[in-house]
Amino acid sequence: MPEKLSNSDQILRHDWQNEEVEALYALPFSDLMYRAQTVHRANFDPNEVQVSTLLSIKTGGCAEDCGYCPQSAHHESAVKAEPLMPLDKVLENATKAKDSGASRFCMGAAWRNLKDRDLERVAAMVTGVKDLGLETCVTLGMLEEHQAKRLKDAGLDYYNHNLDTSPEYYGDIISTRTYQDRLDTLAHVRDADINVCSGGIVGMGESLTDRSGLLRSLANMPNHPQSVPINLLVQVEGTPMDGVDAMDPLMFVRTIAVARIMMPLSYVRLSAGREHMSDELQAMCFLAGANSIFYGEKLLTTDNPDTAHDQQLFERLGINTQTDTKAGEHASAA
Ligand code: SAM
Ligand code: DTB
Ligand code: SF4
Repeated sequence: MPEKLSNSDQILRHDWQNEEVEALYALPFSDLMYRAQTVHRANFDPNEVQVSTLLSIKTGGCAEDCGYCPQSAHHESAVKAEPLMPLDKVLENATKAKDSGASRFCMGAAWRNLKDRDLERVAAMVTGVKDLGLETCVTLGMLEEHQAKRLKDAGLDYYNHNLDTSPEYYGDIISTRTYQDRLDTLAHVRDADINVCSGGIVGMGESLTDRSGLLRSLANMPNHPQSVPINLLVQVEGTPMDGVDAMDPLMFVRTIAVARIMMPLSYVRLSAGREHMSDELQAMCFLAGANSIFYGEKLLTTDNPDTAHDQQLFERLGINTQTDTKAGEHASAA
């Protein structure tokens, strides 16, 4: 039976102040976990996790200068630029992902923005993946209104576009596009009736106020994103963020718990960074309300835990993987 929630935890709020978010972070750990777990149980099956598999359909050589990213042409990482992947190879990968148990297939491109000349090729990928019986997600950088509509028509269920960090810290990480650019893209996605997947990265040397600012910005959008990926920075050699001080793992768990409380109906995804997390830390993240993961041996260019290990972890924790999320059905509407 779902626990009874306090009034404040039942409401889908869009007016969070930073002090309130910081106060959640400051709760004693057990109290924070109890509150997050209570919200989680009131809204979701606590033993069910949604699994998405990623594929990089266009790798490297990106014009943006995101300080964490190995695919930026501004940094000297080992990632080599490749052209847009052909449709048959995309569908081959999607079929494998489906066979190994993924319910959603997310295609990522190292682009600043989607160009009209690539639109139809990406639309064909979306339709092809959808026809395999998978939910579809793409992340292609900035998107215009007509492009969002075309992708919706092609069968797109989710568009991933992250805010990455707080508006205040953003300028320290990226200089080639603005926070407002990101909010504008998300507005086009929402207006085209595509589910929004938007989250950020922690472990980039940000302050607690910045972590709170990221979650505040996500929750204060006109709708809570249906999916909220919380990435732990994957430090990659050659990127400016390589070598930043590692984050306290319990602070990562707190971030998941605070996201769960603030966005009670959203899927909170334990995203990049699992490769370096213990099983016990991941278990704590599920307890804090994470109910989605990236599954499959690669993220975009970096490693993710192997699928046999993830399956074993699910078994040890009694977690069932969700076979069908019925895109957006659980999504927050207000
Ligand atoms: N180029 C598109 C864009 O940035 O909008 C889509 C792909 S981009 C790689 C998608 C997201 O991956 C970024 O917004 C960032 O949040 C995440 N990401 C990239 N590199 C990462 C890293 N090293 N560690 C954690 N997350 C990372
Ligand atoms: C998201 O929030 N995380 C994913 C997905 N959306 C596209 C990407 C993580 C990338 C990690 C670094 C890499 O593998 O290149
Ligand atoms: Fe390009 Fe996306 Fe990487 Fe930024 S995060 S450099 S936009 S691929």
